[in-house]
Amino acid sequence: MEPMVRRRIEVGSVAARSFAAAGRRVAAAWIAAAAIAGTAGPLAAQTTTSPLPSSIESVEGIIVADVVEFATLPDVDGEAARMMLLVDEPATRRLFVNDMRGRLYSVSYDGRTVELYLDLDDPRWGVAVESQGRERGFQSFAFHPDFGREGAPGYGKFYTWTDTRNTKPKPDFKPGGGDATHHTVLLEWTARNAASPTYDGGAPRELLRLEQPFRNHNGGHIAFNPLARPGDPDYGKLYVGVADGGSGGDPLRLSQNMQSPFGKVLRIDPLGSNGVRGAYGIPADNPFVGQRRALGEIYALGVRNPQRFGWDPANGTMYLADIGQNVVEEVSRVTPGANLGWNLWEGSFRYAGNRGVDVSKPRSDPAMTYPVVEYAHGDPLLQRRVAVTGIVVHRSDAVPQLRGRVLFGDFPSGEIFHFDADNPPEGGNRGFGRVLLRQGGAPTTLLELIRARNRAQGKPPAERADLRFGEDATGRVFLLNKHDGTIRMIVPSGA
Ligand SMILES: [Ca+2]
Ligand SMILES: [Ca+2]
Repeated sequence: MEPMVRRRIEVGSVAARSFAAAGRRVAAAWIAAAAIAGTAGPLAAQTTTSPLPSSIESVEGIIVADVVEFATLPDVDGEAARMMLLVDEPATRRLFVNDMRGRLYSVSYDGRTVELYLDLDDPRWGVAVESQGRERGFQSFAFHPDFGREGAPGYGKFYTWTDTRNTKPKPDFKPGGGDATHHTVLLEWTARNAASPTYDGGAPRELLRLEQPFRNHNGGHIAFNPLARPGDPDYGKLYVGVADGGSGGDPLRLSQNMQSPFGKVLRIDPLGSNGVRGAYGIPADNPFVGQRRALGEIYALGVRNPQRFGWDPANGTMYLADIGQNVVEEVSRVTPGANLGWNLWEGSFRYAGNRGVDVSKPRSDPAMTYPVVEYAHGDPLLQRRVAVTGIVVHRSDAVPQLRGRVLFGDFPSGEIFHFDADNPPEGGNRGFGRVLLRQGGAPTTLLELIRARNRAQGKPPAERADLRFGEDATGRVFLLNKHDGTIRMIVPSGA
């Protein structure tokens, strides 16, 4: 127990020290901005909804990336595919993309063939995907790294993380309050033949079931660390993002509650059996294993809505994009046992509820891990609805101008950003620049490309992009959205 507590403090100290070294001027500016924003009284002088002293740099540091239309997913009931995730399954040489309404498609490496692989919402599976509203649905999926290795324990196995209308089974975890709106389930599917063009296995096995207290903020991203090799401790361990349950402000205070899976990144062994109901395993090297009053499944805590995370192939650093409350969006590093701060902190600042954030002592708790980059909801570059997504760390030669850059974005507006993977910033919004896209014409935003495509489709132009990133094993970068059914791929200039 002791060593872990010490390790967590060390992690926070590194962030705090670097910040002190690199950011004193920025911190002073934050405080000055807070003083300007403040109205009256000692509390108001510290509290603001615009804590960053400047806007995102919109002109300097732009990288222009060429894009092509790579593949098209079909509409469902006249509505464009609600794409959330694209992953590569290298053993069977296919990409997979989901539609939040329950469909999982395979896409050939050349983008020419798109096939429905599995419909989670088919009545024969009994999954009953809950996909109403913007935030509920088939959230994420992951292929076991053994998926294509015949004879290996994970052969043919993949996992889906979805909201469900079927609330008859008893949940493994309840939030201890809220409205019991629906459940979120982690399922294991086993294909008989991994190379089969459509799913040829039976009904899924249920690993984990959560009762949701509120309709928003549900499952996050699930993924295996693609850098782990057979024999590594991280091989075959599934990272499971779980949002804070919803409403606003984490009213049940779940993200800092070590007995609750909500507001966490979990790490489990889907083929193990020492977890809840024996349906999955808790890896012995998880950071809180053996601690009383803490779930051994927890890998990191203090997250709000961890829809996306990813790893840097050059050094193994894990980054997570966490969607903010009313004020700040962030990308943070994730280390074992890290506390990313929510709902005590929003970005670098103390969370102050409806009043915004308190900027008086930014990044001052050494037990916390603070963002590498953050941006404010009121930034003029973005639309009114603001939410961060990520994460692609481009270390291949697939797109030379993006080599060594960490890509993240703001999904409603479709803005794409980059920062230096070898010298990541230590908070604030000055350490990153924009990526603009060129699809034939002048460099522009993803949203404008979607709107042009919508016009060609005879549809009203979308008002938001709902950007998500994807990548394959060779480093090709893909851009998803929810409004034109089109998967775009970033290509080298002149390709
Ligand atoms: Ca929820
Ligand atoms: Ca945070």
